[in-house]
Amino acid sequence: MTKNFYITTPIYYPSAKPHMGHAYSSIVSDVIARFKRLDGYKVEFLTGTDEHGLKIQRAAEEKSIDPKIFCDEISKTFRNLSNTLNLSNTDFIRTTEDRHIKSVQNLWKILEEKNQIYLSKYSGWYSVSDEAFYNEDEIKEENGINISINSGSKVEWLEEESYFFKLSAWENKLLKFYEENPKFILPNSRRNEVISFVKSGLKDLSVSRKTFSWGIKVPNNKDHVIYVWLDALTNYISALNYPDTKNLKYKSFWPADIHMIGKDILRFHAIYWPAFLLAADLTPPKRVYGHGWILSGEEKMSKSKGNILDPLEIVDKYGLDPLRFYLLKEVSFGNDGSITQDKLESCINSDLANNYGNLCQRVISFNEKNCNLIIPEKNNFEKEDLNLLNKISDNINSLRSYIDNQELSSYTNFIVDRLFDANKYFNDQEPWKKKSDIMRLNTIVYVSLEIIRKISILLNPIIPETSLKVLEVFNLKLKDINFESIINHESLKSNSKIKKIDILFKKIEKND
Ligand code: ME8
Repeated sequence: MTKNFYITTPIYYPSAKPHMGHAYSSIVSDVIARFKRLDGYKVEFLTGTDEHGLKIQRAAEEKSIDPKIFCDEISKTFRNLSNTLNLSNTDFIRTTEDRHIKSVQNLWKILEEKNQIYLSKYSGWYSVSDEAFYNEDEIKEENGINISINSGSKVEWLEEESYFFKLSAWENKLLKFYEENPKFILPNSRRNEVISFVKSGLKDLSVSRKTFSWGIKVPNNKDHVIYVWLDALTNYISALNYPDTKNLKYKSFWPADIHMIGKDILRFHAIYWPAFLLAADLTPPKRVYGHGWILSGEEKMSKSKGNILDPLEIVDKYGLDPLRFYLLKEVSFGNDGSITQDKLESCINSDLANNYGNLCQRVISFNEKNCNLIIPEKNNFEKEDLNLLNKISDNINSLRSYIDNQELSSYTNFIVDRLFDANKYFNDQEPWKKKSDIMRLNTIVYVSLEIIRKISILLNPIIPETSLKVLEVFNLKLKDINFESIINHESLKSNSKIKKIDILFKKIEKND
């Protein structure tokens, strides 16, 4: 039976070009998608752009461009970023596509039929930047401007006719759902935040707007457009051909295994989205993971501070795999983390060049000099050999569980530790002193090559390009590798040829 797995990134606002925060969400999702594929799953991996709403309409107006043309342009930069980041996404959705509009209008009709939506009047605070409504106690005045306490963005007073979703009716059902699905929201700290917000009482949610037009029309009342978050969240099922819930794609992939998001949009995903779905008799996703914030140095990225990190610039300067590796290794997953040039350069030098690069280089050059680029015959494994090899194979299920619980830092640190072990093994075994005991020398080389193979498989989801370069040494391509094979200590065929390898990561000269 095929095992299916569905992971999504947020769909990003094409109001400005992508920055490092967007790249981060997409890269961590890609790591999980690639791991699951390696582990035999059929993976659907969705990303895209969220193109409606006042925020986009205003951004287009500022440039005096039609909003659709404006979105066409910037959405393209997000699509290109997926290529630059080597994302393995299987789909890219835009909320201006027909498949999505049909899906949202259908969901709306079902909510109306089920008596979950009613027409009334909204008066309250709204942030266009967050596209979110805020309660009186969630805003404050700063320098004569009203802002959201949480996001710091400006809020405006809004009074207009609006449709409402009966969110208040879902309070207890949501709490029950969180209790029955303790891992629905991760990490736990964020789950607690959501639960206490819901416990403090939910008000009905305004789900349409009348004073602007850039959105999906409410069926049967063309004066209203559907609230951009009800529109946006539905993308996750539009991409599976909703409303056709009988089609193979929907049946195979819904409910989603993970919606990967940043902590800023947790409330929408962990409260509104399951409420909409439950109200429409659809199953909520299995997991919403709210990761932390990428800071530029120690500060939040912002246009006014001029410290927005551009992923393209970093990739241009340092390469993609170093950036991917850095984000996984140096940001404790779930928490905020920062990028500085200095830390990135140190990470490239120590973990990639000195640890992984050096291991591959020295073992393969030693093989070249002593075994003519042939995988040698091995003798029986000794205790040290098995210690090294078993540390990976004995942990196969912990590694799976790290990924399944999104403990991405544990996964990455495990690999870094194995790289240290492997370098230490090669040093301690001193094969260069074993020329008189060729059987032992051969076994050490065999074990070292095996460990390079295993570690490269573990690294593949994080640094796909470089790890494949290394696996190419053994003539292995992506289609030939799978996660389960890290158990096997004798996967490499003795007497077969291996290839030489170029320097994997250049060390960076630092000024300190
Ligand atoms: O909120 N650090 O889109 P958006 C880490 N369209 N991640 C960051 C980040 C940072 N500094 N800045 C942004 C929206 N992100 C909606 C989503 S989903 C149905 C609709 C990431 O363009 C993070 O994942 O503002 C955050 O949640 C997302 O980008 C917000 O992107």
